[in-house]
Amino acid sequence: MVSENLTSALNKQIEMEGYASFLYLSMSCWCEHKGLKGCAAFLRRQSEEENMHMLKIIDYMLDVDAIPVIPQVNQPPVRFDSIVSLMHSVYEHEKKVTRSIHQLVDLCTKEDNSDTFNFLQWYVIEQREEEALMRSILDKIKLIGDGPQSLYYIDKEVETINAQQVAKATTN
Ligand code: OFO
Repeated sequence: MVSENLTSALNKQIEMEGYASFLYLSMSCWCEHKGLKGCAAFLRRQSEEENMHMLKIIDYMLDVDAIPVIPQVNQPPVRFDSIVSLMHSVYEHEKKVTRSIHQLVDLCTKEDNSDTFNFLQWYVIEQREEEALMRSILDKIKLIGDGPQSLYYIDKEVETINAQQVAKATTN
């Protein structure tokens, strides 16, 4: 059982995860268009993950007899200044999602809703890992440099990181 307040907060989170999925898909298309295949594959997988995050909340809400609202998703940007600023935006977006998850957790504590609190712990861990992943990509970019001749190496690095993430997901 979830309160009206918590239902609306969970619906906001559905919207946020849905937007993240569309944003990363749009970023993936931009990368593909620029010939950055490694970055495109990484962002496509991230987009699919966000979609899964959204579905997970929908399923939880259905389990507790709340009505999920399937949101109208705002159109994400189509063009990006550079791969470096794009990756920075992903990191910033993940930090925003983390703040939102923590607000949801706080609301559960306030409302003494241990079931939803426990459900959200998966997201708390996921967000910590996502932020760490994005920081590691930004650190790699810092080491490689962000001049035009670095693009090939950045793409290769992100391709390797993506392959590691795929391997990790299949062993889990
Ligand atoms: Fe679901 O927000 Fe990223 O991971």
